[in-house]
Amino acid sequence: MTKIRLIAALLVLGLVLVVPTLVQCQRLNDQVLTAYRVQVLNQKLSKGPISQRIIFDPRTKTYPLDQYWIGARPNDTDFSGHFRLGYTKDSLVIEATIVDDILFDGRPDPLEKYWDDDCLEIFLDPDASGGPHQYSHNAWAYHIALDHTCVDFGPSEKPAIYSHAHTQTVVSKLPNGSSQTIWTVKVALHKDNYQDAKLATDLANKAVQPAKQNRIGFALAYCDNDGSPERENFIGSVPVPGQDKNQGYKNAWIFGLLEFK
Ligand SMILES: [Ca+2]
Ligand SMILES: [Ca+2]
Ligand SMILES: [Ca+2]
Ligand SMILES: [Ca+2]
Repeated sequence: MTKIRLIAALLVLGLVLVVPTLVQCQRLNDQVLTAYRVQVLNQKLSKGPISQRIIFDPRTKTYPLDQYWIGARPNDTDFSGHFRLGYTKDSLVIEATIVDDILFDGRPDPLEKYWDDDCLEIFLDPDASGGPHQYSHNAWAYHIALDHTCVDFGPSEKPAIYSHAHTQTVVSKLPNGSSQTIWTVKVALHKDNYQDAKLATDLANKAVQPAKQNRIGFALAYCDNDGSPERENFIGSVPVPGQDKNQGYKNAWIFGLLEFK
């Protein structure tokens, strides 16, 4: 091989090795959602359920859950969902309206295959850095179960419960046999230097205030199972390119962007 051919071959090899890395280092969803401030209406209710304390302005924009990450498009009886966003001084607030014909929690142990029970999944990347996060706190994939337990993988590579200092949830079911539930979740924005072994009061574990953030990485999804061994549908808020759309639990590049106003 001549010297020129050798250099050309090395250049092609270099491109093959470098291009996939470059592609993975781009944010894939540049749609920006905007959150509006939510008023805490009555301080006397500060110990009550958050659904009573936080009332959204009815004019607040809603966003659809309409990206089919796992499973074909469900019919409107099986699943439909939308959500709106707001924030208080210390937390992001999500109000998701979900229609699901059968509410299913087949595994009472909150750490056992929780993604295969009905759950709302909140993807958060408070510094909007993107990047891998399955076994780190670079970003979060909070799975909120019907019993309000919030679980994600941590650096221990085992699932852990984060309900206490990270999320407060109320799941309200409408009366008269309606299949609609309202999930109101108040979620703190914890930084990537969060340490599981330290107390919630430790400085590293202090959440950042939404008003001090410009943009955060954000997506929302619902895992719908109506009694099968595994979840039947996984419906997200952002498009995910490629064949494997189940990326959110490990790849913060697929999150959208949420801007506070
Ligand atoms: Ca369903
Ligand atoms: Ca469960
Ligand atoms: Ca991050
Ligand atoms: Ca279900």
